[in-house]
Amino acid sequence: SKKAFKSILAITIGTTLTIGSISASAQDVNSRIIRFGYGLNQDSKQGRAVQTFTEEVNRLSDGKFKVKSFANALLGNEIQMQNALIGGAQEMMITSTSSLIGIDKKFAIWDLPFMFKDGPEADKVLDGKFGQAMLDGLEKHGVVGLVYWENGFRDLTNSKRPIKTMDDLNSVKLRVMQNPMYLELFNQMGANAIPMAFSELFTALETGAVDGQENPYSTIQSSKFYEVQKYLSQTHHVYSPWVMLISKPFWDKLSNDEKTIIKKAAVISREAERKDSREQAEKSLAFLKTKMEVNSITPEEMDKMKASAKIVIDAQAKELGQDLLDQFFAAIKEAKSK
Ligand code: TK8
Repeated sequence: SKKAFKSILAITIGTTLTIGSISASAQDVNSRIIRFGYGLNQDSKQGRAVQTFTEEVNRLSDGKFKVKSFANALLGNEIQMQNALIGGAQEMMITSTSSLIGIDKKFAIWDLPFMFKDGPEADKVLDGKFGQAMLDGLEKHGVVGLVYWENGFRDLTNSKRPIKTMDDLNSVKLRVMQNPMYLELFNQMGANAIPMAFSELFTALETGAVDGQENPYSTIQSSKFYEVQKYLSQTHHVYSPWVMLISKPFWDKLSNDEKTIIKKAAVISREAERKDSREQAEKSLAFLKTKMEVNSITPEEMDKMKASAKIVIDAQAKELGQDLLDQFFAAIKEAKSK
């Protein structure tokens, strides 16, 4: 019967789990403390996924690994944390690809505008050969790239005027991530782009040091930007990933069993985070519509923005090498065909 089958299944799973945990304790796993820093609030998709990672690491190591997480850039902004990882003063973090370019300029490739149709398409490129080769390239710089999470499609907020056309961007003081590509992209579109760490952004918006910023809906909600921003324009100009990093000096101390635990937990957190991110995007947009004036961009204006973006993409070809760009475009093409 169905019931009998279910109980046999339960016993089988139970036995497997028991064997699993016996062998886990027989593994070469030591007590470790992992300091994990991130930029958003605890109550954000980033915070929730760090929590998932923490629980998985705890479970897989039979409680031997303790992850201590620090939200809100408490351990420093992204660039500071990256350097702490390289120096071995901090074990783990989650960073935007954008601020990683000081360590490996190739990472600018992920933030090229208007590349991806949706998250699942980006997943294929990020989790495929191309994305893995990019992560592998980080190790020689002192950090190990474990997995990509979704930051998501970026949209524009500001307090000056609704941005419906590219002309509306004129002289809007816009905070951008610390990455020349963004600076050029928005200057090209007529704005006055100002690079700044995320940790300084809320205050800058509140005091009017900048008029606007661009981030996914979920971040506009979880970082409460709607309290200091009036207009939201659905530009969806860039799909931006996050990267989970671990300090190379720390990584080198780990046994293979310990590395496996971290890798497994990283993958589980990635799956949970992407699911959460995609569900949250819709919920956040609905929420923001009750707090802000939200507008979309007409296809004609979108085309103008894409023309500006093209100039920036061509400039990046010189910066990153046509070879790398061609590999990237080929990987996207393959993802689209699947
Ligand atoms: C959070 C950042 C943020 C990013 C930015 O630490 O800086 O605007 O989009 O999500 O990684």
